Amino acid sequence: MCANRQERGTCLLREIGLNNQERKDRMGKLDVGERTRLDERALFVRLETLRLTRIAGAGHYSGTFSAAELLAALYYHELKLDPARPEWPERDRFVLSKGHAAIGLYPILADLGYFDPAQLETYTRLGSAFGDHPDMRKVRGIDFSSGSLGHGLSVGVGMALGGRVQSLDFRVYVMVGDAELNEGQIWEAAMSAGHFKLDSLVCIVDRNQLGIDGRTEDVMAVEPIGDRFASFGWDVHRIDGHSVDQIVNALDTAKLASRQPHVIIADTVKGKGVKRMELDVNWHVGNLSPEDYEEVYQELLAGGSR
Ligand SMILES: Cc1ncc(C[n+]2csc(CCOP(=O)(O)OP(=O)(O)O)c2C)c(N)n1
Ligand SMILES: [Mg+2]
Repeated sequence: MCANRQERGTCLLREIGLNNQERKDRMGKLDVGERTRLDERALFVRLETLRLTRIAGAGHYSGTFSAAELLAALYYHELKLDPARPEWPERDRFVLSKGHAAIGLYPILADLGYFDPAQLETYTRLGSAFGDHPDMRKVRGIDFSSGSLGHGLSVGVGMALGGRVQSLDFRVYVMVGDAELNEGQIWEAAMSAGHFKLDSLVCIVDRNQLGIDGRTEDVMAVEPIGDRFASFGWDVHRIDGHSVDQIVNALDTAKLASRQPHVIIADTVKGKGVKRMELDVNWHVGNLSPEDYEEVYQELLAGGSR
């Protein structure tokens, strides 16, 4: 595995001479240093979510904790980005369709240099650029304003089609929630992506088992998710969404199937890392007391339930 983004581009070129099996064997293999770095960045996402929630007085803990490894692997390993040029036409696009997890994305963008991390001190304050949901007009590095669930995959389809007609070499990643799959527009987007054979499009489903008010399978069943996407012509991957190895491997192998959009169904735990929040619907939005905050902070530092 190549060390940085530029190097990775060169590596991919070098691998073009290999057959699919050889490429598969070599892809997605993280060395210990990179695995440790990505796990550490996932912890950073969780700790920053705690900190920003304290500033705001409430926040979306559990749906951000489930996505921490996914966000870390995307931003610190996968996406082709240049923080100095947020509008760079050839950058990979990321659409956080489950916009309520923006609290975990802002610290990553600050850490990568899109803006001064000190700006996060204004999180959700009147006039701040950093709301509970991301605004592409106010925050450098946000590719689409989200929060109203159901739209992100359609936007991703449009971006991928735009890249195709302009002959631009970028990929489009869209993260959706599992309960978000209840939105009919998701399936219109899935149908069109399959029809247009959008192989630059990757949909990542944060399959954390819960929506806002219960288990998805009780409220409105979403399984079998893989079969449903496959029926629209998608290339389907299913992984442990807390394993950075499996995430990177899936992101890499998703490049092998051409003329098909890709879905990575990431099995996760809503609230992952904090025992009291795991699979507890009451922590979708919450606020820890100052004493509990300290306890949870220490739990995360100690590795939580990993
Ligand atoms: C169109 C729309 N309807 C309702 C909501 C309110 N809402 C915010 S988060 C959420 C639950 C989302 O569940 P899921 O997609 O599974 O996300 P996660 O579990 O990752 O938080 C709902 C219903 C919304 N933001 N947009
Ligand atoms: Mg969910």
